[in-house]
Amino acid sequence: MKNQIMKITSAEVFIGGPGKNYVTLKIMTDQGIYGIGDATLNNRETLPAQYLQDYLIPCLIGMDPRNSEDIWQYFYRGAYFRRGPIAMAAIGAIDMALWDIKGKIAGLPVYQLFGGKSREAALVYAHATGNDLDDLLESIANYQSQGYKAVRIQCGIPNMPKGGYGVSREGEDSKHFITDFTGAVPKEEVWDTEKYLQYMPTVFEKIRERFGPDLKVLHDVHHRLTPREAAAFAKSVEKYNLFWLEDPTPAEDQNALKLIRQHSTAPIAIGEVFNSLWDCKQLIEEELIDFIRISVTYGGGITHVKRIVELAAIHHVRTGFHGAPSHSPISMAAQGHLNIWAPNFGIQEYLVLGTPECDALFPSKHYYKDGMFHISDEPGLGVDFDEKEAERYTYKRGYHPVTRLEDGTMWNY
Ligand code: KDG
Ligand code: MG
Repeated sequence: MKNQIMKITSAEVFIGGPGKNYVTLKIMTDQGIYGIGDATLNNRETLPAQYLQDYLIPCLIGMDPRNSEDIWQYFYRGAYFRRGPIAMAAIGAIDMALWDIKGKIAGLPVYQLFGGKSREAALVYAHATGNDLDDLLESIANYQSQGYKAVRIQCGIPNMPKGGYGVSREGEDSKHFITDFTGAVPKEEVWDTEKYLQYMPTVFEKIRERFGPDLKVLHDVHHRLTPREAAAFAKSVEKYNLFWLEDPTPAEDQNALKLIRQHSTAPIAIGEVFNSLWDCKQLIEEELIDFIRISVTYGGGITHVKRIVELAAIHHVRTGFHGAPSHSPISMAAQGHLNIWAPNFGIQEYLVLGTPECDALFPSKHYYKDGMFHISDEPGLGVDFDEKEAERYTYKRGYHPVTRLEDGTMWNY
């Protein structure tokens, strides 16, 4: 394009972080302003980094960073082989960095560029987890004492020896990152649908008995059920008034949600493995879900996810962006800006990243208080990246576990 008065001069990718391989993109301009973005594709981190380095960054140099829409279209439409989590995480990081730059040029926090605040702060949920019920109840009480009004609950299932999803095994502290760095190949977990279906409703019952009706209770099935099982399960837990039931069935079969809807009014959340509007469209337009979980990282950045949020708004679908700690504080900030603005905001998944090491790598004035996430009024995304700190970390390969049924059959993780 002609008449450019601002140019991208360079861009660099960094991989690493405290306990996690964050993939951070930094875009420099000829005006001294820079922007940062997150391309962390959990446990496949080198791939978006390579995609950026080999294919996208060479094209970025010389472009006007203010044209974030055209740059998004250039990388999306311009690629013959579109979509997929690797490409979308790479485009997403560029897009976040360009919004960061745009906000810094304007001297405004990014949410002001969307239309300002719809709320003062965003409701978040924490992950309460227990190897058994007592453990879980203690974990919930602990989050409540920190002010959380919403918790996602995952519980070990009796006689399921290697734990369900989101439950760490005895002596392991893997529940937060879901990444195992110790083996040459993934660890294996065992899953038993029957045991899960029998036990899980009793857990909800005990939670309601102990904590009453007001606690917002979420639960993640993590793609483990068939459509019929999921429909029966959703129906059986209706009386516990869950805030949501997440990923009841494998996310690629969108028709599965129809059966669930026909049998239950339990609110359904889905989409953390989606990477474009095209994955969300049917579920939103047919009003088969209540919350959309796509993240700004895997979903191609702010530009594309904002489009999804706007489509969702006219179909009564609220946001519930994925916020597992695999996302760095950069994408959490990008989602924070969308959350403050979105008329159809629902809730934000939030795991405390705020270790001193993480704060030193990604300094920011955004903060958690009393169950809510507050966005600062710093220009841009309001989070920085300390390159000196980044020198402390290098890439280390890690895996999600894999899941098998008791007879050895592979199952959905
Ligand atoms: O990388 C996968 C994790 O982010 C995912 O398993 C976490 O399901 C998850 C959640 O809801 O946070
Ligand atoms: Mg999930």
